[in-house]
Amino acid sequence: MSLCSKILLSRPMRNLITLYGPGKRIISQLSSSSNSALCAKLKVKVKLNSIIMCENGKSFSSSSSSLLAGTFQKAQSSNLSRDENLVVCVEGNIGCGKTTLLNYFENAGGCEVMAEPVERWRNIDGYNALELMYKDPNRWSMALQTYVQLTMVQNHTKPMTHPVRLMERSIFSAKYCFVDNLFSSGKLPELEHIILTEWFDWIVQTQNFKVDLIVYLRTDPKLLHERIMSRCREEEKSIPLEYLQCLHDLHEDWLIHKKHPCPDVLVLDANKTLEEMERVYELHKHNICKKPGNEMKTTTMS
Ligand code: TTP
Ligand code: MG
Repeated sequence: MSLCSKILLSRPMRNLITLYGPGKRIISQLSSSSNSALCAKLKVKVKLNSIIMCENGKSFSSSSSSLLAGTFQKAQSSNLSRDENLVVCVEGNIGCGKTTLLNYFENAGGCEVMAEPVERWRNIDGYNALELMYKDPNRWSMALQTYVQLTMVQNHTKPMTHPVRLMERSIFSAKYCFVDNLFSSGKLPELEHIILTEWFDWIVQTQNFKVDLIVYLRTDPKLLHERIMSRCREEEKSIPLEYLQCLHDLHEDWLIHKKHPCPDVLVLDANKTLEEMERVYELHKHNICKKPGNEMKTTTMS
């Protein structure tokens, strides 16, 4: 529903009709001629309470009409409007338990769970970009982070299937924590950082990703180091504690000190055993799966 819920229709130049989605992203450009059926569709869409601007609604070609009709039917067939949906991103350092939280709520049912595309980073047409980055960060950070950014955009823009989506990480932590850390630690050259930042800024400005709440699993880097060493994800065996400390500080800068834009944050102490965490999830089920009120900016729970 994400593409269809806010459609701006305008005619910026000559006989071209430009269809915009959220964030004024151009969905399609069509040439115009007369077609009243399309206008009828537009009226239906207005009744659905979506935003439609039609500067030249009386003139469309019939081929344009069938394309648009499909789009509008898709919008009509869903009961979910973009603003009624809830998107929750689960954030926190490597190994803090993001996937475990997602699995818990997936099994509990009722919400859509979107795991991080880490398997794609480990196999890009046979190349393991994650492994390459850990082995030679100066050479491969740019490649990995470009691909991470792409896969994050793909996840953010997937149409929602349930009223609540729980998503592991986001394009924001990939940039504010990983990309910026690679740069400040001298592994990503300045030019590559500038290029990744320009891409990121452009994507965020034009795509208007919806994130309502961040659940921050706050964990001591020393504990994480032990967990990572014992879970034995092959590529991560050589991660030093200092790397986790830097990533921790950047998560804190973003989610606690608000150095970058962020929505409401629910901070959970994740220095706990699996069983204890399950109790915490159960306790906060309603905070995580329900739209937070305006008053909730940063809430820290033990
Ligand atoms: P995480 O995104 O932290 O996921 P995880 O599965 O390790 O965490 P959890 O146990 O909480 O579920 O990291 C996945 C791997 O990808 C990790 O080795 C760090 C790496 N990574 C990057 O190198 N760059 C990035 O931008 C991101 C998001 C991850
Ligand atoms: Mg995970």
